[in-house]
Amino acid sequence: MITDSPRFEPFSPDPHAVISESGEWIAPFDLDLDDDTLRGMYRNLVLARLIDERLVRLQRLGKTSFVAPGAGHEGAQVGIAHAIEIGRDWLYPYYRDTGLVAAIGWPLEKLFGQMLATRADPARGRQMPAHPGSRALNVFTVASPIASHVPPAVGTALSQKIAGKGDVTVCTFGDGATSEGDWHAGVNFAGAQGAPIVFACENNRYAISVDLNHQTGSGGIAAKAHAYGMPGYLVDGMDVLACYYVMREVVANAREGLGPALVEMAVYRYGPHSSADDDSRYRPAEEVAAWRLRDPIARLRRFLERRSLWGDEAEEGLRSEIAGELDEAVAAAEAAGPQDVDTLFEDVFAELPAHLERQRERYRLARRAAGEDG
Ligand SMILES: Cc1ncc(C[n+]2csc(CCOP(=O)(O)OP(=O)(O)O)c2C)c(N)n1
Repeated sequence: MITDSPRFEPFSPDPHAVISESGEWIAPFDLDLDDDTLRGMYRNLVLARLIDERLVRLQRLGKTSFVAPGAGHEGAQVGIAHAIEIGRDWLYPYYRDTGLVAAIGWPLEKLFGQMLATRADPARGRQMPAHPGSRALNVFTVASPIASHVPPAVGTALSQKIAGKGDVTVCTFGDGATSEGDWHAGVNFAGAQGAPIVFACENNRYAISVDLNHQTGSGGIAAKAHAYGMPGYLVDGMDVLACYYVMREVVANAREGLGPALVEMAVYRYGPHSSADDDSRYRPAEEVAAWRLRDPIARLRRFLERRSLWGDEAEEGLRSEIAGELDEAVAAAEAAGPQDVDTLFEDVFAELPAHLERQRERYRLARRAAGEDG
């Protein structure tokens, strides 16, 4: 059992890694994942990267207004996705987690429908792009105010504790989020109550233009766990298997009643903060280039190749298969058509108040006058 033999020390000064940059297994324990699982993780890494590239293109084409690129975060996101029980545990992601929701199997048509705000969007176009949510998969809809999802995530974990079924919550966020009052209130409460929650920080060293040294005087994010009475782990976020194994251990601990944990995953975002940002104004190109050399996809590929589980042909096949899936999903999301403005009046009131009823009527008349269905 995992908790009987913990594999990772909390508060280690160096990040935990299980495969080296050149793809060798370097952990002091044996790999216990089968070949299909390893290839499945690799697929999810590539899927996340290709979705990211597609979204940037869609934004450039004017089809979506906002993209928060996730390239460079895939190792952390896919590691988390494989460590939870999908549909049983609860996930509170943040806006950069597109790769995470894709990896847990959120249908791509919905994903692009959300990004394009078409009728394929289960949230009916009411959210900003990059704000997914899924009732079926227990994914709390992404909230724009930084760290505002942390206290509700702890509330979910407390309800899981009370229900006593061993379900767990995972809440993700960036390094900047750890400076917010909501973050401290939530993490403190989780520590005080022993809530079954894992706080996973995708530390890309920047909160838009604010670098980590100006973000916190703390020696890293994991160190903050000390104050709240929980273990804090520093993980190499460019090593998907390290992220997976650390998450698996702390999720298992939370499931068994050992309380919360904080996991800091050292990642990097290759692109700008968002489609509205110019990162060249606050960070040197050499720094970006150096992190790109540590790419999580290339690293897992080297690991698979050493085991003869991957090669050029498989790579080509995978990339064209995913490209086809993305073409189809985007086409289906677009074909669903734009959201009907009428939805503005739905789902809030059981009975529409008179002033909104009047507005809806005026809107319908205007549509009829314009020759549209009203
Ligand atoms: C409460 C609040 N303050 C400010 C913002 C504006 N804002 C959006 S993203 C962001 C940076 C967050 O950085 P971090 O938490 O490190 O995540 P990253 O985007 O780097 O992944 C800020 C300040 C916001 N959305 N909410």
